[in-house]
This record gives sequence, structure tokens and C-alpha cells, in this order.
Amino acid sequence: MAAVLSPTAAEQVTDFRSGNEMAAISAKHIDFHVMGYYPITPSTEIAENLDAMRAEGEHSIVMIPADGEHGAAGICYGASTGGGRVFNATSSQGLLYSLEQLPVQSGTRFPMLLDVATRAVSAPLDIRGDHSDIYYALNTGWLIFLARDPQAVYDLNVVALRVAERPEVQLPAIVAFDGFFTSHQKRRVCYFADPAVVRDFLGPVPERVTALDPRHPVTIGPYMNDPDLINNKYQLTIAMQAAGRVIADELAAYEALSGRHYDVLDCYRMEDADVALLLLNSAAETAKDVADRLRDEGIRAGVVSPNVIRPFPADELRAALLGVKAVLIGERADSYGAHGGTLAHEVKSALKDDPDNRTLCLNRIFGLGGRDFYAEDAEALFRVALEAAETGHVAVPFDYYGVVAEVHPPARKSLPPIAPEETSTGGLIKVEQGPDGRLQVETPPAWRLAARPKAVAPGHSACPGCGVFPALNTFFKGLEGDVVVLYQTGCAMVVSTGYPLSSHRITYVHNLFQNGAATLGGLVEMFHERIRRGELPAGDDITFVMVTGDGGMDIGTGAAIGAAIRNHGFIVVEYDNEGYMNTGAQLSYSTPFGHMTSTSHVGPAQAGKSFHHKDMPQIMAATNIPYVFTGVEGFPDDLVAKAAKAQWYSHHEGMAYGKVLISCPLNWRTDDRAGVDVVQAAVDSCFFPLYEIEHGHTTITYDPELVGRRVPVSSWLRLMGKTRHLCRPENAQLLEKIDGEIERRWQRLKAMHEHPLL
Ligand SMILES: Cc1ncc(C[n+]2csc(CCOP(=O)(O)OP(=O)(O)O)c2C)c(N)n1
Ligand code: SF4
Ligand SMILES: [Mg+2]
Repeated sequence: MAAVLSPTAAEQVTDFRSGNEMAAISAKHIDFHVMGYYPITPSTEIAENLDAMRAEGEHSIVMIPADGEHGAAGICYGASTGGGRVFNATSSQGLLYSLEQLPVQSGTRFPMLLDVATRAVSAPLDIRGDHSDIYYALNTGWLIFLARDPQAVYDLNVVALRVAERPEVQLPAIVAFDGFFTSHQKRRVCYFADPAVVRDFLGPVPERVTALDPRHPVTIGPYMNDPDLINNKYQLTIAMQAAGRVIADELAAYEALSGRHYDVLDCYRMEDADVALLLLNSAAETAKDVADRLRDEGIRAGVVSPNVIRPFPADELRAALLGVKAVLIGERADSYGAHGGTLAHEVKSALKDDPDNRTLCLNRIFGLGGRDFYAEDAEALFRVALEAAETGHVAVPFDYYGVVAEVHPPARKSLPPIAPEETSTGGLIKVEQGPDGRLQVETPPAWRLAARPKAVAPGHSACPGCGVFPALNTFFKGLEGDVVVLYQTGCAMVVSTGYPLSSHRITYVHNLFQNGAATLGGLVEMFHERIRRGELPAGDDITFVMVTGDGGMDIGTGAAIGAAIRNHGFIVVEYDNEGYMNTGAQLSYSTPFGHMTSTSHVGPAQAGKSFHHKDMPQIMAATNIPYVFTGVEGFPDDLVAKAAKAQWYSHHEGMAYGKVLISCPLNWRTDDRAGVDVVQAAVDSCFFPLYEIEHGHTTITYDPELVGRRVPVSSWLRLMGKTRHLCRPENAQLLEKIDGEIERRWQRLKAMHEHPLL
């Protein structure tokens, strides 16, 4: 890192950083009051980086890990009504999950900043970058800036906030940059050596309506019917127009400070261009090199790329394209059935307003799902535009580029589906209802169940030592007959399916982890209704199982509780690895107090997660479903018996829910072979008691105190890299706090075990 002084600008540091890093650095420099966030690739690193900086004491932004993006948007909205500066970052499904809140923010005119590292929208699930997410935000009343590289992420974050806070604008702003291409690739960048430069540029937060001034009460968001609502929206449109007038000035003011020039519309060699490509963000940079090459051949090629799309730079586009014979608008998102992408329609409509414009417009959808866009691709698109320019005719106005209509994946060797005779073992496990309504289960010796096939075939890509499939396969040994599974998004899903392959030998459905329980509820009810109508054989029975991570029971709590209250007949198995592991080990609400994750760092100013873990079994028990249990792989007889009970209840009475603690050597920072011992210590320290709740009766199924195996909490915590700091003398108070909470929950459980009414 070298400090440099640009001739025009404040002192800056030259560095080598990614877009996500620059987003975090700009947020630190802006010194937001509050950040509400929820992790989603590829934007997650922004919160992670900020949390790491916070742990080092580099800033004091209040960082609130939400229960989902909808919650994050709510946190941001609430915080912004309090008068301070607010920040959020998201991508893809996260943006869509918060979409409903975006017009609330803009409709009440509270500025804030949202960084979007763009990513394809599911389904199918794809974590790489296209623009299908950001297109959904076009009609929400937010300003939308586009940052083509990491430098622009830093710069436009500052400019966007300044525009957003202008008194005549007062709108929230998005800065969108390409997922992975910009969010993760490092580039040479500059930022101000002294963050005060950014703060001075922004100035104090402008005075506006606040919910935190009781002497001046205000009503924020009153009910409003016609004739007023249309006026509210008209004012929003006027604010957008005002933004359109001031953005260029703000960019110029920022140039005076930073020495970096941005136009509303980035035009490259457009002065005399005959043909042009119009592209958003990083693809435009690739096309610029190709324009240079084509010019060497005598083809007058140029590239146009907006730095702002809300407000849409219609005037600037008309000016830029006036003399252009043909422009090809390339888009990383389609507007299905609209005969063209949204951008193409907006460009055409802008040109239509100019009677002198004769530019031919072509539209190609490319790069969906993050498909790379190489120089050859840019050249191919230029050639399409060139043909139109030369012939004066557009042969195919709208098409996809780089696709095939039908895909035939090569046949591969794979394990056959599980045959009925392999799982119907004729009552190996005996389940009977006792006189008190509770179930009695007789399990055979483990070796007899070993013959049952694994529902998840080997060959998946879980990390070495991962506890998820050993635990799930043990659980599935307790189920007789046909099983259909629904996996919510998480490690188990990610590592066991990857088109065109699947490790599942039984029918598998995926839905995103905020809504799996509702989805499976729908499937279960369809099953019963089709049997009732005689469309499926009457004797058929299927056990339905939803597999979810602990994170899925954060964002998906609402759906799970809804399904539980409706009491659909299926089993929920939550494998708890104490964090959002497939996305890089962020904290979940099940992460225990003090544990280190990528959003609860340990440093001089922070000691891991700051609140206690959620007690999901007790939450589910409060819905009064017939059966709740906890289990671990290390107690296979116990887990198999609980699986058999869960199956019986799901067939006869309704929902069963179980939480299974599994080891995650990668993110717990343990040896690959240590999993069973670490989980055993979690059980023996009473952090993770083994018990069940049947019709409201709690039974502890393994009491370490009774068998003389109870160990102190520190014996468990010292086994993991993520918790070793808690065993240091200077953290004795934290350890005491953890100990106290575990003991309180354990004593409560024992009281429930002993008293039938608790
Ligand atoms: C609406 C939405 N928000 C965020 C994500 C990103 N995401 C996918 S899985 C996941 C974490 C899952 O955690 P958990 O359920 O505990 O499963 P694990 O990865 O630990 O196995 C996150 C944050 C997403 N796909 N969709
Ligand atoms: S990150 Fe953890 S839970 Fe996920 S596959 Fe690896 S070890 Fe298993
Ligand atoms: Mg998890």
C-alpha cells in the first residue's frame, strides 16, 4: 500500500482490492450508524469484512444480523426513520426477498444505501452473476447506480449517498456491481487516506423527519387512499427527475475531490461510432478492448454503458446514439415474453422520442447465470450490429446469444433408485402406542439395520469429516418404506446435487430455505388429496421429510411454524452445524454465544457472537406438534428410535421436528476425525441435551449426570478452534456467562422431564 497525492485531490492510498472490500471500506469511511444485513453470496463478504474491521475497533457501525433479508430490510427501514445513515448489502434471492420493503423505503422517502452484488435469480439455483436480480428493483423508486469495477464501488457508494440525501431527492439508493466479476476480483484501487475526507464531503446527515423526536411527533406511513396516493407517487417521480438533474453535478464535485471522472453515461469511442454495443457493468469493459481492435480494421465501433439506470439517462443516450447506425443492447437478464430485455425497451423508447434518430436497435440476452463474456463474444455481438448497420435492416431484433435450445447431458453411471424391498424390512423396527398415548419403539441391533441402503449415495462433495450425511443416513435408517425429501438450501443440498448429477436415490425437491416447510406442506396435502380422488393407489404411503440446516430454521422459521401450526404430516430434520456453513461460516441464531464466525469475529473490540443460541426444539414444541426430538449420530440407537417415532407421528398425527447436532470440521476448526468427540462433549456438557417431547411430555433420553459423564463446558469449547479464545483467562467472565445459560436451560429441561405438566 502506498500513499499517493493526486494533483487535484485529497491524499489517497493505492491498494489492491475487490469490489466487496471496497464496499466495506467505503461503508467504514462513510461511518454509517446502522447496517442490517443477511448473508448471501456474492455480497456476504461486505458484512464479513465490516465485522472483521469492527472486531479490530476500526469503526462502530451497529451491525445487526437479521433473520432474513426481509428482516434486514425492515431493520434498515426502521433505522432510517431514526435519522441516521443506514447501509445494507445483498444479492439475488436476498434482493427479491426484501423487494416488498423497497417501495416502503422509497414511498416514505427515507434515504439509505444498499449495495447489490448482482447474481442470477433462482430457480435453478445459481450463485454466479447476472442482472436478473437488479432488474426486479427497477420499479421500486430507488436510485440505481452501476459500478463497473471495484474503484467505482467505492466512489459511487459515496456519490450515491450524497445524491440520495439531497433535499430535493430524498430517495434510497442502490449501487449494483457484478457478482464475482467485480465483487471478488481484485484490482488496483485508490481510497482516501483519511476517512474524514468522505465524511466532510457528505457533511452531517441532513435534517429530515425523524421518529426519534418525541417533542415533534410525526405519523410515518399513514394509510392513504385515492386521491392522495397518486400524488405521493408523482412526488417520487419528481424526486427521480431532480436526481437526474443533480447527479452530474455530484459526480463533478466528487471528481474535484478524488480526481476520478464519472459520467452518467460512460461513452467509449462513441464520438463517430457507426456501430455500438450497449452493455451494463463489467461486460462493457471487455467490449472496449474489442472496439479498439475493430477500429484497427477500420470499423468505427464504440461502447455505451450507463453508470446510472434510475433515473434512466434517456437524454444522454439520445445524444450518444444520434449518429450511430446500429446499436446492439446486450443484457444479462430477460423480461420473459416481452420480446426483449427491459433495457432494450427503455433504450428504444428513449430513441423514439427523438424524431431525428435513425439508429437500428438489436437486443441479445447473454451471460445468464454468470456465464463468462469474452472478447470473442463482444466481437460476435459487434458483428451482428455491423451487419444491420451495413444492410440497413435488422434481421432478428431479439434473441439469446450463446445458447442451445435442447440440452442432453451425457449418460453417466449412477446408483439405481432405492427399490421398495430394500426399505420395507417387514417390521424390523417395532413402534407401538402405549396406554398413555406415547410410543414404544423396539430397534434391532445396529448390524441388522446396516443392510438398509443409504438414501444419500456416496460421492457427494461434503468436506472430509463432515457430520451431515453420517447423521442423516443414521436417521433415515429408522424410516420404513418410501420417502420423499425436500432439502432447503444449505450444505447438504449444495454438496449432493449439481446438475446433471444427484446423490439422492429417492425423490428429492429443493426450495429456498425461507419456504421449504410451506412447499412440503403443499406436496403432502396434494398426496393425500390425489389418493382421496383415486388418482394415486389407495394403499400407497410416503414419508415426507424436510432436511434443513440451522440457518434454514432462521429465515424459514415463519414457514416452519406455519406448517407446524397447520400440523401437516411430515418430518422436519434440522442438522445443526452452528452456522451458515455453505456460504462461508456466518453466524446463525443457533451459533452459541461467544463462538467465532465470519460475522462474529474475535478481536480487541469483539469476542465472537454477542447473543445466546436459539432453542429451536422448544420453539417448535410451543406449536404443540405431537413430536419433537434432539439427536446425534454418536447415539445411533437413540436417533433411529426417534426417527421411527417421527415417522409414525407424521403418518398418524401430524408434524414431527428434530434437531440433530452435526460436526463441521471446516468451520469449527477441528481435526477432520474429531467430529464425534466434539459432538459427544457438546452432549456431555449439557449444551446439547438429548431428549424428546411427545404430546407435551418431556423425556431426557440420555442424562450425562446419571452415568457420571457430565463434563464442564470448557471441556467442549477447548476442542474447537472457533471457541478456544473462550477458554483464555481474560475471557473467564464470558465462560461463566455461557456456563450459566447452559445450566439454566438444563435445569429447566430436567424439571420438565420430572414434571408431566411442564
Ligand atoms: C433469500 C436467501 N438468502 C440468503 C441465501 C444464501 N444462503 C443460502 S444457504 C445459506 C445458509 C444456510 O445455512 P444453514 O441452513 O445452516 O445450512 P448450512 O450451509 O450450514 O448447511 C444462506 C445464507 C439464499 N440462498 N437465499
Ligand atoms: S462446510 Fe461444514 S457442514 Fe458444510 S460440507 Fe463442509 S464440513 Fe460439512
Ligand atoms: Mg448451518
